[in-house]
Amino acid sequence: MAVRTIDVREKVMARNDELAADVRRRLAEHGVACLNLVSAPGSGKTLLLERTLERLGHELTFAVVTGDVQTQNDADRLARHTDRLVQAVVTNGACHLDARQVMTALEAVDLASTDLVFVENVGNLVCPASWDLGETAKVVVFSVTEGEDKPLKYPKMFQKARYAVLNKVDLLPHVPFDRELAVRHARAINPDLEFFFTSALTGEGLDAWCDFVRACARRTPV
Ligand SMILES: Nc1nc2c(ncn2[C@@H]2O[C@H](COP(=O)(O)OP(=O)(O)OP(=O)(O)O)[C@@H](O)[C@H]2O)c(=O)[nH]1
Ligand SMILES: [Mg+2]
Repeated sequence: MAVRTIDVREKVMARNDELAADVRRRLAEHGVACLNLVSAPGSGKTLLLERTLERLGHELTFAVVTGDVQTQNDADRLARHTDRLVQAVVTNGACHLDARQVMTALEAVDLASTDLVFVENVGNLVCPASWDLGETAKVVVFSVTEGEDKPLKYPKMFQKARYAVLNKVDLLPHVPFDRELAVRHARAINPDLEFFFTSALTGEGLDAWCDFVRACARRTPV
C-alpha cells in the first residue's frame, strides 16, 4: 500500500510558507524587522536576549516571542527586562515554532509602536531550519562548548542563517575549541555568514551585537 506521508508534509510546509508570507507582509507594513534566534538547547539565546533588552530597552521597543516544548521559563526571564508583553508559545512536544504560532503571537503586539521582533525558537539545531516564520533573518547561536564541527553536522541551520553568534567566548581558556576552525567550517557551509563573538555572561562582544540590533531596528542593511 502506498505511503502518503510526504504528500501531507508537503501540504503542511506549503501552508506554513503561505502563513510565513503573511507574517512577512504584516511586519513589512509596519517596517518592523524580525530576528529568529535558533540554536541547540542551552547555547545562550535567552541570556543574550536578556542582555540585549537590558542594554537597548531604553532606546528601542522590542516584542519577544519565545518557543519552548514545555514551560514558559524563558518568557518569564525575559519579561523581567521589559514592560512589554513577552509571548510564550508552548509547543507541547513540537521541536520548532511554526508561522501560525508566530502570527497568533503577533496579533497581541502593537507593531506600530515596535522597532524589532525577536523570536527565540525551540532549542534544536535541526527542525527550526526547515520552518520559515516570516522572519527577516535567522541568527544561529552556537557556543564554544559545542565543538567546532557543529556547522558540518547541522549544515541546513548554517545555510539558512544569515548571521551567527559564537557565544560563551569567556569559556575559551577552559575548553579545547578552535574558534578559527569553527568559523572556517561555518563559512564552508555558508560563505556569506556574518559572525559575532560574544559572552552573554561577561558582556564581551555585546557592543558589536547591539550595534547590529540597532541597525536592524532601523532597517539599515548590515
Ligand atoms: N559561561 C557562559 N555561560 C553562558 C553564556 N550564555 C549563557 N550561558 C549559560 O548557559 C546556560 C544556558 O543559557 P540560556 O540562555 O538558558 O540558553 P538557551 O539557548 O536560551 O537555552 P534553551 O532555551 O533551553 O535552548 C545558562 O546557565 C546560562 O547562564 C555565556 O556567554 N558564557
Ligand atoms: Mg532559552
